[in-house]
Amino acid sequence: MNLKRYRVNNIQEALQQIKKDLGPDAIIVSTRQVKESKNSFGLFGKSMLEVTAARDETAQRQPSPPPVLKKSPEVSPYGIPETLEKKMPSPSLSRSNHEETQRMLLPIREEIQELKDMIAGMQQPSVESRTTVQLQQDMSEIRHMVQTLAAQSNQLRDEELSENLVVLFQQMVFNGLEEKFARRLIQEAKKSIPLEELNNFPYVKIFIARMLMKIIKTTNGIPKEGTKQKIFSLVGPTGVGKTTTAAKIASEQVLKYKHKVAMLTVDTFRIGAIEQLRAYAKIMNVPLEVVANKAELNQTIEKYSDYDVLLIDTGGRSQRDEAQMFELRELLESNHRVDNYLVLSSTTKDYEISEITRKFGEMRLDGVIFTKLDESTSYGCIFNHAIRFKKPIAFLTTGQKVPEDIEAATKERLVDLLLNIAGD
Ligand SMILES: Nc1nc2c(ncn2[C@@H]2O[C@H](COP(=O)(O)OP(=O)(O)OP(=O)(O)O)[C@@H](O)[C@H]2O)c(=O)[nH]1
Ligand SMILES: [Mg+2]
Repeated sequence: MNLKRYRVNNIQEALQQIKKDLGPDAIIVSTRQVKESKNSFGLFGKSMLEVTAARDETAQRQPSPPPVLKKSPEVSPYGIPETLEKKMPSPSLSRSNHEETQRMLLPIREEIQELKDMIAGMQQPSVESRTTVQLQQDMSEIRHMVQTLAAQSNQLRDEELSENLVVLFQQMVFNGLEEKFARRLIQEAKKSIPLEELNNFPYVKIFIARMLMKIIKTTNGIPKEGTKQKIFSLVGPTGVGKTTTAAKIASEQVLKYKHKVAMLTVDTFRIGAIEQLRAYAKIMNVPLEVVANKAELNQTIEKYSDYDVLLIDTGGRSQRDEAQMFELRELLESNHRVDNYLVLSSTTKDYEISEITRKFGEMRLDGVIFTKLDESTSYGCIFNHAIRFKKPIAFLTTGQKVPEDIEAATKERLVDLLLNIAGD
């Protein structure tokens, strides 16, 4: 895999360089505006475009030395491309000892994270949690994606799509957006963008961002409308972060909005589950009730009728376990006072996210929460979900820390995750 990063004045400049350096099969995996660092007068330099391109060279692969990060000189005021070149290590990882493997893998880990545009300002991903096998799998997936994307892009060029649209197609698909959706978007954009603007990259990018913002729905946290009591349940597969997210939401409601909050849990079958929530409830000084069935749930809701927010945590359930799913539906579905939020981890595979949603979707779902954005390297799955299921996104979570690692989902933030609009 050959990866290069360029700092240029405009996309045309980058495309020329990329073609020369990497050939016609290179694809663009990210574009973003960056501010040049202070110049010698102590003023901020102009805004430039940072473009990262990739090309799979599997066919010509040779053993390569450990990766070297070439520090490039300051970018000249004339916008001469700064190239950041990193070579991936050779695939003979199994022969290396563990430490050597870890050392060799570090730049790949960083590259994968960087490549897919980790969210600025977010805490460091938990690098340690990724195993060597996972990383090798990631790399081979990326290789495959780069090859496929190169072929698809050539096909799009044959359909006379402007290069700017092809570049954005590549960026979106590389970031996990389903190819069919990305294709539809750029074809729609082609029809709607005035001819004279098609060569204006920032214009085309913002145009597509706006289209995406129209497609997705967000509630921006707990919906503000109405003054009535809000009752939420968090449902979803095991280990996605339901309990942690419930604690984060509760604590924001208490600390920021000074709301009266009570927590409920129906997680009665996992050892330690209640203790986990009890610990959070104690810190926040909110009541915690354990309920075992529908009758108890309704009684408890009555008991806290003068509270602003009731949060119901549920035990993780496998979407394939029909009995568990039935039980959950029985408990929550008929209760129209309760809004059910499906919690999904952004690290879960796209097809699995769909399977989970279809199964949990047999009960009424009022919205979704995507967790573990800090551990994910591609955010297209969030858009695929929004397009397929049309469910509003309420929150995004970005780490293990309670209460800080949560944010209300906004369209701007979501589109930025996919397209890097905000820049640096
Ligand atoms: N990196 C990261 N970890 C998270 C995030 N949210 C939760 N976790 C971690 O994920 C693990 C599981 O979290 P829980 O809140 O217990 O998940 P759960 O869905 O309640 O799990 P079950 O009740 O067993 O189904 C814990 O180690 C959390 O700290 C997040 O946004 N990012
Ligand atoms: Mg839990």
